Amino acid sequence: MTKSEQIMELEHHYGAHNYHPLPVVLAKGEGAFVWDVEGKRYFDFLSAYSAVNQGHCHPKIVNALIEQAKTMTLTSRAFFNDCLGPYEKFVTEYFGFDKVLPMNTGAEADETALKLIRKWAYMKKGVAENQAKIIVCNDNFHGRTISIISMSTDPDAYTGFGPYTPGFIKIPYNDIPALEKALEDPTVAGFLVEPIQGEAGVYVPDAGYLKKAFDLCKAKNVLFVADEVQTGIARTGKLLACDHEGVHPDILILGKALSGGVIPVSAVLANDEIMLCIKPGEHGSTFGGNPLAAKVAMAALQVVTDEKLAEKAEYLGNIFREEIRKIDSEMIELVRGKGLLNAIIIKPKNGKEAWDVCLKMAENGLLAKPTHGHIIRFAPPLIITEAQLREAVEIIKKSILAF
Ligand code: IF1
Repeated sequence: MTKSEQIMELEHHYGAHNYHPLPVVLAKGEGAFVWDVEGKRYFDFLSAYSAVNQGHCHPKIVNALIEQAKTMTLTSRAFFNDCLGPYEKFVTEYFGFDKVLPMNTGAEADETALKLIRKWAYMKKGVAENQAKIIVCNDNFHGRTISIISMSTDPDAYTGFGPYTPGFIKIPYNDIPALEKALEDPTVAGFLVEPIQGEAGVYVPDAGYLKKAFDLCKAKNVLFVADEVQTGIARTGKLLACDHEGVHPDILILGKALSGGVIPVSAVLANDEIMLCIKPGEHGSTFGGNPLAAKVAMAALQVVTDEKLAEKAEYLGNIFREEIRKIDSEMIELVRGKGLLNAIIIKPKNGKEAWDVCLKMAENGLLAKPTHGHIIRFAPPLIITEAQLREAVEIIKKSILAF
């Protein structure tokens, strides 16, 4: 057995079987590259589902982690720590909100937003107790907790995990009339939406959808809540995907790249009118707002600014889609995306599917992962250079043309 095979066998034997990874065992990462235990180098075109936007092991982010780790790692929120306040000032000014509520994972931040919406419904909107509803979209992905899977329309995500949390109205994505109709219910308090649906297959809504949805919500005194866990932090060519339409959400949910993929850091941002609905003792987390997270997140956001990652994503994304569209293969049905969040819809050929294309790309030195069987997501770290991107495109081309 190779070293890789031995390690995969360990995971299979001792780990829960809740994933089906590509058969690659990674041991090292730097910038846009990762290396497996046998020393083979790959372009990383998943970026840990867009957590590693700043590139693997960015020295400025890792140094922030190391320096703070030597000083103090965790106090809990029972006491103040000297990193949280400065981080809260930094992150709220960075994104333009009054306040932030720090959590760890994306799912926790989404849960926090759900609680905030409900609390606001009762305290400010005047919805009768336990009646608040939240509109969500079909094919959404917001995480794995019980309440979040209660919003899901993906049978893999929810089947066998009931009973489910009530209070959600599911409507088609990118469907303004459906939203208008759902908003007629006066108990609706919030509309939770991904500006681009990631897990659904990088589904980009029509231009103007987010702005219209936002305006409709405002007209009905309903909170517009953006889950930018995957789309945020420069991935789509703007700091936030909502920025493409000039929409400033009432509640903004961030995770993943907020730490550059170094440690779990998530956040919910809102203005006082909403955020102050939650009082001491009503929400929190042991690790949320810890000193390491605060220092790491500040460094991670500073890198996004200093290295102009949003502008880079916009520029390189255009090149990526243009070059992929030039590939002459029946297997490429469609290329879509924004910035460096892109997908190729694969039409199977001679029984070969997206999974086989991914295996071939891995063999040729590029890692990406299929979603829903026939879609491959391409999301390299945003620090990738133009020359590297063009080299990667050649690998994708060669791999697809191999079939
Ligand atoms: C997995 C996808 C990406 C997210 C949005 C919240 C969360 C996520 C918009 C929860 C998480 C993940 C988790 C990962 C797969 C993944 C994913 F394929 F499902 F769609 F990114 F592309 N909101 N997305 O995309 O964040 O609690 O995981 O920190 O393995 O489940 P988390």
